[in-house]
Parts: sequence; structure tokens; C-alpha cells
Amino acid sequence: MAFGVKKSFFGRLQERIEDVILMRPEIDEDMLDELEEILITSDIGMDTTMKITGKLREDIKHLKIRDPEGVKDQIKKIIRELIDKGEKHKLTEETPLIILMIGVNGGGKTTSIAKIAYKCKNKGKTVLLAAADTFRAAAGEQLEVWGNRIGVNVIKHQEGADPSAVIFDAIQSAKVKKIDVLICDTAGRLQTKKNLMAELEKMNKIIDREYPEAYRETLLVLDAATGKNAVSQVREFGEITDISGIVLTKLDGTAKGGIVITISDEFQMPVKFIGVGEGLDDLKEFEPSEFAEAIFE
Ligand SMILES: Nc1nc2c(ncn2[C@@H]2O[C@H](COP(=O)(O)OP(=O)(O)OP(=O)(O)O)[C@@H](O)[C@H]2O)c(=O)[nH]1
Ligand SMILES: [Mg+2]
Repeated sequence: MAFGVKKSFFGRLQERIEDVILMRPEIDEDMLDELEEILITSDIGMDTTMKITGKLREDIKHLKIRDPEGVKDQIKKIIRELIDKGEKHKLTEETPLIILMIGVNGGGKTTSIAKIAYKCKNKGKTVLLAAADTFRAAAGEQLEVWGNRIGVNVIKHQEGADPSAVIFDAIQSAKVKKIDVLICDTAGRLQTKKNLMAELEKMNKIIDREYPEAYRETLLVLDAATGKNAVSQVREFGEITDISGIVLTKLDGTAKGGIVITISDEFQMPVKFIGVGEGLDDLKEFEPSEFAEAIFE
């Protein structure tokens, strides 16, 4: 079972595709039209769907695909090529590394930070967390609970403190303690986009100034259950800051895996991790071919 989850990310999508393809004796236009409709209604945007079925039509002609099983394999291949961003799927192994976790509230930032910290620690890296979500009540405490659980220190200020000051302190501490990976939590939602932009800009400035030698990752955390909304979040956050990759959470509770395809295609952005539960082990490194296989599992 791909990614160790029982439930497919694609759920109904895979059933419906199989119904359309495998129930037919031969490939015809009706089948391709139906396929198009299924993709569009499965959180795969119109443009991306057209790209997939357009390519499929060409491939059927050029590769002389005759049987429905061959169509199935070809769809898998087309999707894999769309989502595969090569080496960019991997979180950099270079250190010192500073990871900024961003995304709207409730998406799973804090939980994903704990999971990534746990992964890094298990790889033998030293990790420090910065509670730079000073906006939401008890956000720092929540991170501290995770820190205690995995045995990782947390730098935290008072609620309402300047998040950049937390990052400043965390960087100084990371340098002194020769920390490999510093992961920074950030506030999910400020009153306005302008505030959020200003805050992220300030944090980036502090990091550039105080830690120019550090490698950087900015991970956007998205809740898969929000479907198309997640796609607009990529657009909005992308306008505010450079994003190095996506963490797509809650793929255990939903069959909205289709948005991986849309995001990969529309933004040319790599998905780095997927969240498949609330536990520390429930974060998987994203593997494009495994994911494409899972469509028809
Ligand atoms: N099922 C499931 N639940 C998840 C996953 N990731 C996070 N959650 C849950 O989602 C809820 C919100 O997660 P948080 O990590 O607190 O989200 P956040 O983005 O930090 O939220 P704010 O701090 O309010 O901005 C928690 O109940 C998590 O346990 C996942 O992959 N699967
Ligand atoms: Mg949080």
C-alpha cells in the first residue's frame, strides 16, 4: 500500500476512472470525454485536466494504444511526469538549514514541524524550534509540548511578541549550539494580507542578515481537505514570499489527492511531504511515482 495508508488519496477518483476505462471493450471518444469529466470533478483543475487528456489523446494515436489497460498505464505515466519535479522533492540535506513553515491557520503547520523535527532528529541531526507564531493564543505552548515529546528545544517569547525577535533569538542559539536544522513556526492568519506580508518580509530580512550562511527552505502547509482553496493559497502565499515546497496534510481523512496534480502543474512547485495522520510518524516524503501508482491501487 503506497505511503502506508489504507485509504487511497484518490478514493472515488480511481474507482470512477477504472469504471470508465476498464469496462469498455475499446477506446473511443466517449470514454475520453467521460474521463475528462471525472478529472475535472475530482479537484484537478480544468487547465490541468485538458493537459492530461490532450496528451493522452496524442499518446493513444502515436503509441498506437489499443486496449483500455494501456490507457490506464498511460494516464499514470502522464500524471507522474506532471508531478515529478526531480530532486526538488527532497528537503535539502545541507546544514545549517533554516525552515520557515507558513500557511493559513489550522492547516497543520505546528504538527508538521514536529513531524519534520522528529525525522531530522532520527537522521542524527540536531534540531531547534522557534515559536514565531506569537499571534494565536497558546501557539507557543503547543509547540513546546511537541518539543518536549521529541526531545528538542523550543525558543519562545510572550504571546504578542515580535515574531522576528523570536527568530533572531533562535538563530543566535542555533549558532552557539551548532544546530543543524532550525524550524520556525509562523502565524496562520493576521488581520490582513498586508500584515502577513510585512511580517514574513521582516522575518526573511532577519534571517538573511543574521544567518546568511544558512540554507533555506520555506514550506507552505496546505490542508488537502480544502481542495481548490488550497490551490488559491499557493497563489496568495506565492505572491508574498518564495516557496521552496509544499507540505500537503490530512491526506488520510480525504480523497482529495487530485490537488497534488493541479498544484504541481499550475505552479511548478514540488510537494515535499504529505501528512497522513496526527502522529509523529505520519509524515511521508513525497514520491511522484508512488503517488501516480496510488491512483489505481
Ligand atoms: N488527520 C490528520 N490530522 C492532521 C494532520 N496534520 C495536522 N492534523 C491536525 O490538524 C489540526 C491542526 O493542526 P496544527 O498543526 O495545529 O495546525 P496549524 O497550522 O499549526 O494551526 P494554527 O497554529 O492555528 O495556525 C490538529 O488537530 C492536527 O492534529 C494530518 O496529516 N492528518
Ligand atoms: Mg500552529
